[in-house]
Amino acid sequence: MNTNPSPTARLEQETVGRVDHVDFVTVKLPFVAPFGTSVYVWTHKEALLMRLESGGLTVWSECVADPDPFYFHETTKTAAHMIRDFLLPMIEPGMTLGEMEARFRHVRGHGMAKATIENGLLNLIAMEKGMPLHELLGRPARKIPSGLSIGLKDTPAQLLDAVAKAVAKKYHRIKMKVKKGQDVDWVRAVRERFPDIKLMVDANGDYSLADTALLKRLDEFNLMMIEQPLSYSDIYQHSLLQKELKTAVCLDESIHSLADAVTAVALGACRIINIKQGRVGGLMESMRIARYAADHGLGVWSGGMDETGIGRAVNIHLQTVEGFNLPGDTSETSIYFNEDIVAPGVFLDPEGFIAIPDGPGLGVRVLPDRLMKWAISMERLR
Ligand code: OSB
Ligand code: MG
Repeated sequence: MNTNPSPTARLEQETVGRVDHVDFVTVKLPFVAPFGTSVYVWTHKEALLMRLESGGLTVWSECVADPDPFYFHETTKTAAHMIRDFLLPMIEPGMTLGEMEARFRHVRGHGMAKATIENGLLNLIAMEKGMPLHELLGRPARKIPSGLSIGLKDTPAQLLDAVAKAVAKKYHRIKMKVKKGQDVDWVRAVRERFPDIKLMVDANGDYSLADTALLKRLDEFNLMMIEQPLSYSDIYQHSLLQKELKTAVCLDESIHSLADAVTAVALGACRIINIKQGRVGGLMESMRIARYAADHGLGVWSGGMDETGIGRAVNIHLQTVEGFNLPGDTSETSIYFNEDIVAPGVFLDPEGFIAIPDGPGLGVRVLPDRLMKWAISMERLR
């Protein structure tokens, strides 16, 4: 058991500076190809971006919510509403990040909105100190393993083609989406062609306990895990399912906080947790969950929300943190966008690793012409 002080103790003492201007910019970037889950098919990434200006420094943060509630209940518009009308007014210059978190707890839920502000302020503090974000989080740079999430395809041939490309690129693990009626046979097709790859599936909550016999059939394919097989809001039934499966269950949608992770561990609901920093309310809560879960023997990885290069950079820095012990859903920029709004993009090295962008803060810069090209709305808050 890890007895060192909490990894966030120092961050909680950092103070919030005076913010001169706050702007929202909503962008809508076309995906290279549609991305399908058991719930919905996305053709674009629409993201609410927040720009903070303080003492001559400018930083950006990305709200990971979609414009729709088909992965998570928050949307770009609910997040903008929460940030504008409730969260920003709670912040006073000179307060600590710990005090800010305590006030934010009075707003029930809305972790993606909270994370947008927290990400921006941490980025600002890192910029003021002239250090990369991972250093502010207390971690040295390291090469980040890659992982790819392949959406539902129309034919097994298309799926095999996507897997073959990922294998050639040396992705460290490959996830395929499944849904009822598009599962066992599709997994078998991939396994037969690629017997040795690290493979996992993600159901985005499409099954129920009545499907236990079917889900047990996935045990023969040596999968790393099955992500969120049951309802987005359930933890208990996953504990019943995990007892029936050899394959590790991974929770994504169900985990919104450290308290949820504690519940999942206590019940034995999963052996692995997918942490999306936005879904759990920010980087500090992500660090607490990663530490707790890893200390309790769970696998931990960083999920993704098909973010623009802003949110992708945040996920890359986060994965330096103690406890992140499995490859996440962090892929090359070219998987998602022809024209991202930041530079540099994310690339894999010949061994499939991702380098942390150099420089203070996130280490990526927003390209003004790209931002203008893909912006669909703007609002000055302050
Ligand atoms: O369930 O992990 C998920 C993307 C959008 C919403 C939910 C999920 C995903 C992914 C892809 O699986 C993650 C990524 O590549 O960023
Ligand atoms: Mg998932």
